[in-house]
Amino acid sequence: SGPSIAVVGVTGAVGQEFLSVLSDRDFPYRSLKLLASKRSAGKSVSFQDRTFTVQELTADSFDDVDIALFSAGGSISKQFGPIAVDKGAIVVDNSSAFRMVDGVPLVIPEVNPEAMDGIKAGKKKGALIANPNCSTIICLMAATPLHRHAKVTRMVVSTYQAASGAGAAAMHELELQTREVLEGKPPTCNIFKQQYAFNLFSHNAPVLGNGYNEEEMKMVKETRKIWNDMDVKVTATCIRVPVMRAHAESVNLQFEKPLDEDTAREIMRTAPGVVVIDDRASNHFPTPLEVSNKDDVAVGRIRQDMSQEGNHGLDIFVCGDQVRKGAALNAVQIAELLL
Ligand code: 11C
Repeated sequence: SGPSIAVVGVTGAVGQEFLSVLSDRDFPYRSLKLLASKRSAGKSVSFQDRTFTVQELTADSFDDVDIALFSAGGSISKQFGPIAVDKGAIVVDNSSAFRMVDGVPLVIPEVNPEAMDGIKAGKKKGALIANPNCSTIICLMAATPLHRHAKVTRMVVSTYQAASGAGAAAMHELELQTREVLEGKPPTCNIFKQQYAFNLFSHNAPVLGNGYNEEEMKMVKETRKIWNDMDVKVTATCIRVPVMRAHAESVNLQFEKPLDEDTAREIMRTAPGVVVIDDRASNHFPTPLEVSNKDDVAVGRIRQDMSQEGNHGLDIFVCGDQVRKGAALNAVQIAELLL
């Protein structure tokens, strides 16, 4: 029993994580279709003690599919997402293709589940739901409980983003380069055009006319849509660091109402999907390694921003698994809301 599921892009880093999360959460399903490009078709994938054969993604792939989890890049989503919707599927799309389209809910289940109310009411069969960018999800998991309490008016974010955000090939390149540099060899630069191991650089997304890169603008625009607050001021600097699969973010918040750090810490402690790691005595705060393969986003360094008067500002440091809560877990939680 349960819906019939399709996973699009199953051989990618997020595609593989979809399977782990579906299994870990015992997601009920009637049938499961694993889809990928022609190149990967025919490969065997084991899932819950069964072996599945990867099928080529075509326009006919979505007959009798209830929920399609997409993570195969924006152009595949643009091409096949609408086809799946026409066939009556609900598409949960991990790409940026439809996030800012009016009428497409952009959802973090702990933050704005109400954005899916229209779809849950089932007025039409097929529909698109967008999964936000990983940096936005991880930031808003921590910032939203505080926003609900004291209303964020301005947010300044600096990210430290892992290789996984650029896919499985980038993760492989980081590992390979690390080995090459240690052996005194020139590093192989296929995914990124510069040395990644033992280095960091501005996020690889294209830089726009205003000087921000696309990753930074996603944080600005997606936050406004998710919070349904077109006035919130957001600015971001996104950096790629040589970490395998979890993003870290330094977030400075300005509030309309005063919020002291002890209250903020208590709000975080009870927020779903958030753990507080904030031990000043032993200098123990969130790290990417500590949250890797975990569902929860970790928050620490919770402190009053001394540059703002009257407890109107806080600084926090957030870490979250990019592949899991930043992508696959969030999408599967969206699918759970549809059950
Ligand atoms: C990164 N956030 O960490 C990016 C990757 O819009 O879904 C995902 C891009 C997106 O590099």
